[in-house]
This record gives sequence, C-alpha cells and structure tokens, in this order.
Amino acid sequence: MTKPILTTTDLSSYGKTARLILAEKGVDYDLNKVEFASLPDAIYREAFHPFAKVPAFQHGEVHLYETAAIAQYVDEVFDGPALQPTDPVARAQMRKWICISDAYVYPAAITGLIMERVVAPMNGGAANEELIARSLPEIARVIDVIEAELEGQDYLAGSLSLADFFCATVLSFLPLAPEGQGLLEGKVNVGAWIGRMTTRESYAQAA
Ligand SMILES: N[C@@H](CCC(=O)N[C@@H](CS)C(=O)NCC(=O)O)C(=O)O
Repeated sequence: MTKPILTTTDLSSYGKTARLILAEKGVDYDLNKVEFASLPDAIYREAFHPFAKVPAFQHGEVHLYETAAIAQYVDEVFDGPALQPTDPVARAQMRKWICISDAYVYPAAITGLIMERVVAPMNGGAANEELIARSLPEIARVIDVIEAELEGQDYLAGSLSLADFFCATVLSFLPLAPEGQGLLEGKVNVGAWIGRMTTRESYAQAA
C-alpha cells in the first residue's frame, strides 16, 4: 500500500490530532513538516490546502484536508483498532464532540489563549489581553461541559473514539498558559481524562 504523507507544522494542535490517530492505527507514514509562515504561499495553497492551514494528507491519489475528514479516512482505510463507534447514538455523540472541538474548544483555548499568551511572545509579539479576557469564560464553559459529560464515563462517546483525540489534544495545551492551568484546577474528570489520553503510547510517538 502507498505510504501516506501528513503535512503539518510543529505546535499544531490539529496536526497533532492527525498524528495521534495515525499512531493509534499503527500507520507507517511520512511527516512533511512546513512552517506556519509558508502556509499563505500560493504554492502551498495549491498543493496542500486552499485555506492555508495544516494538516493536509496525501495517500496515493487521495488528497485530503480538514482534520475530521483525515481522521475518518485513516480510521476506515487502515488496519488497527476502530476509533469510531458503530452504535448510531455513540457515533452521533462522537461527531457532536468533534464539532464542539472545532467550533468552541479550539477557538477559545488555542486561538483565544495559547496563541496569545504563549505563541505571540515566542515570536516577539505582545499578547492580545482583551482577546484572552474574552476567551477565558468560553474555556471555562467548555471545561465545565466536558467535566459533566465525563461523570461516570471515561471517554466522550462512551468508549475511546476520534472525539477524544480532538478535544483532549486541544485542552492538553492549556497548562502552557497560567490561566489555562488555573481553569483546569479542581476539574477531576477532565484532569483524569487528559491524563488517560496523554499517557497513551501514541502521544509519545506524536511528540
Ligand atoms: N478546520 C481545519 C482547521 C485547521 C487549523 O486551524 N490549523 C491551524 C494549526 S492547529 C493552522 O493551520 N493555523 C494557521 C493559521 O491560521 O494561519 C481542520 O480541521 O483541519
């Protein structure tokens, strides 16, 4: 079978989710690392991602972008443990949590906090304090909703699924910012779940 190629940057949460899923499935793939600064280039947009994001995925003639699509394809095409439930309710729950990750978790935690508090200063810029202040209640809401969902269950869709690799990966970046660490304090279900996820072998492989 043709060896797939994942194109991503260092420090990409979505790229990490794709790498985790490839690792969980035991897929042998090549990693094509690009720089954030090169994403807007016409050549990158044409070859990989018209909207100038990572990750992008290639498997023979199949070219994909959008992490949820890549994750579904990898789970369905490659051997290894199934990461999508077959039960329609659990499957819908998984889809719901992937949508929540894209619509609320990533924008609040990564765009609103980590990019500002951690990445902007790394690049010599100043954090947008107003954006951070607006994002903190959104992050708190996301954590509270997940804390309640995980009462009495180990994973978002009941059993381990693609959804956990989306949401837990984003939230695992929070301790990089003091405010993020603070918001996680006392959230025992979320803390245990992030611990369960980040101690998986796949996290070490995708580090
Ligand atoms: N909807 C896209 C989002 C991908 C995305 O936002 N990736 C971030 C890195 S985690 C990115 O490429 N950011 C570059 C930028 O916004 O300039 C997906 O699901 O793959």
